[in-house]
Amino acid sequence: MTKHRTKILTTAFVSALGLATAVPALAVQRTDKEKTELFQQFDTNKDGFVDRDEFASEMINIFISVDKDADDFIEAGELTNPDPKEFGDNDKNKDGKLSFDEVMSEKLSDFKKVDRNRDGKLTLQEVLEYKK
Ligand SMILES: [Ca+2]
Ligand SMILES: [Ca+2]
Ligand SMILES: [Ca+2]
Ligand SMILES: [Ca+2]
Repeated sequence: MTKHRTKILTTAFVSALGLATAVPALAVQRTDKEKTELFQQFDTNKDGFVDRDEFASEMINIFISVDKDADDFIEAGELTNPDPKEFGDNDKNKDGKLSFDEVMSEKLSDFKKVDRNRDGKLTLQEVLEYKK
């Protein structure tokens, strides 16, 4: 799989989970088949669960791929279609850019919403059943 293709799948999985709030450009509807492929990609040790470590390491990859100028912040200009309101909501310290902590705190709260049985791991079923 090419690096570019991996990036597309990764970003698509985020939106599939309803995790696109900090990165509105990623908000694209996906089919169940695509969600399944993305789930398998996130599940790097192939145990049938996406745990927090796997989730966090993929989020780091996404953050790095979006942060084009590699200054460790995501600016609105690095997003394809930034939503000023959502961007502002996620920019907790109002410095006009999103730090990894700002993005990750949002994503972890979404992780908890998808993790319906609260065991700290996402199953494919939880992902497919999740409705924002
Ligand atoms: Ca796993
Ligand atoms: Ca940046
Ligand atoms: Ca900020
Ligand atoms: Ca779970």
